[in-house]
Amino acid sequence: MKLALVGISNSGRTTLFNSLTGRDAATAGYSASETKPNVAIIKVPDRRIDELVRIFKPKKHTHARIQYMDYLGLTRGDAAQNRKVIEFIKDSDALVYVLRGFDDDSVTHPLGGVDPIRDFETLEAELLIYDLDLAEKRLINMDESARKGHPPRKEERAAVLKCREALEREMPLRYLEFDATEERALRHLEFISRLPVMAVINVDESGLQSAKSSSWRDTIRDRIARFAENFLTPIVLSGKIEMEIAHLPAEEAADFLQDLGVDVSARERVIKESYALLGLISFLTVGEDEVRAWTVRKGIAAHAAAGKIHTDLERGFIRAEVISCDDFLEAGSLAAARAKGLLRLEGKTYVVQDGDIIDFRFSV
Ligand SMILES: Nc1nc2c(ncn2[C@@H]2O[C@H](COP(=O)(O)OP(=O)(O)OP(=O)(O)O)[C@@H](O)[C@H]2O)c(=O)[nH]1
Ligand SMILES: [Mg+2]
Repeated sequence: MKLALVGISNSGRTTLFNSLTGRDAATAGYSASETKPNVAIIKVPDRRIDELVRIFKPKKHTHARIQYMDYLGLTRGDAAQNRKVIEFIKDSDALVYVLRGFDDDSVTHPLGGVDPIRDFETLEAELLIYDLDLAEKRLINMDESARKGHPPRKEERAAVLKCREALEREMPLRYLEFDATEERALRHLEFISRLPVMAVINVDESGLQSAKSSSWRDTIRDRIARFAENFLTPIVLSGKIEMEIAHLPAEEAADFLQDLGVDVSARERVIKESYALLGLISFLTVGEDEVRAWTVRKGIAAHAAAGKIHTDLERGFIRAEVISCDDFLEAGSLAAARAKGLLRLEGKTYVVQDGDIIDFRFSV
């Protein structure tokens, strides 16, 4: 699963990319015209895994992974560059908007002064313009086919009209609900505003706790709330500080965070929320050989989750022995958990929860 960092030029995307991935990609200060995409796969930080490793001392352990991508900036109205950027980010499963909230006269802002709300609206508008164009072209195309005696499927026409109507109201398609028929009809169209989005406001150290930053965050939250009930609140962070932290040894990083008065780095928050944004959860398997996080879609049934590990487990599924990681850690060992009756036996249709430790029973 991939997330693309999207923003106006000089918003700090590459700086954030470096802090998320621990990489050292050149930022604009060093190379103004970088055109090569930055791509990296990273481990999703998970304290549960760390705890389980301490208890089981397994030969190996495996974290969930996600991928981040960073490319050129979106512009206001430069259709050619935006097309290039959108073609690139289309390949991702979700977007992280990077909004510039830091002042620095030596770093030009392509839209004038610092204004993350305007930048947020600009990014949304550019996606809407792209999608509206896609919808119009598809409708024209369908009309032409109809004239030539190949009428389009009614379902697709209706679904595209529904999209156009929303786009004309400036509503990103990610906030529109589609039924299964509409989903199927739209699948081949790749509307960019359908991708889930979370926003990050990139500020200086002085902006981390400032009233101005909070007000930016609240305004953007209100703008999104016009369309949606469930969404992630924008995160205020400093990409520059996070990048420094990412390059420190773990212990020094912890001290640094403590000095800043936070217990979880913004990096960790962004990665965790990215995972949620993608609609993903982890279930865990434990043992002396391996402690491992498995990535599955939220809402998956035990039966299908078993299939993630091996098709034999899905085919020969008998039942799942399940305990939440929190309950397990409180009990301290599987034997203690069993004695307390905390291990549950669940059937095929059990809906897997984030952090479930699962032992699948199967026969082949
Ligand atoms: N003062 C300050 N400068 C920052 C901050 N974040 C990034 N910068 C600087 O802003 C410039 C642009 O940062 P990048 O991370 O390259 O921004 P970008 O969005 O990737 O830029 P392009 O890829 O050129 O569109 C660099 O010189 C960074 O060092 C910050 O929080 N404070
Ligand atoms: Mg960059």
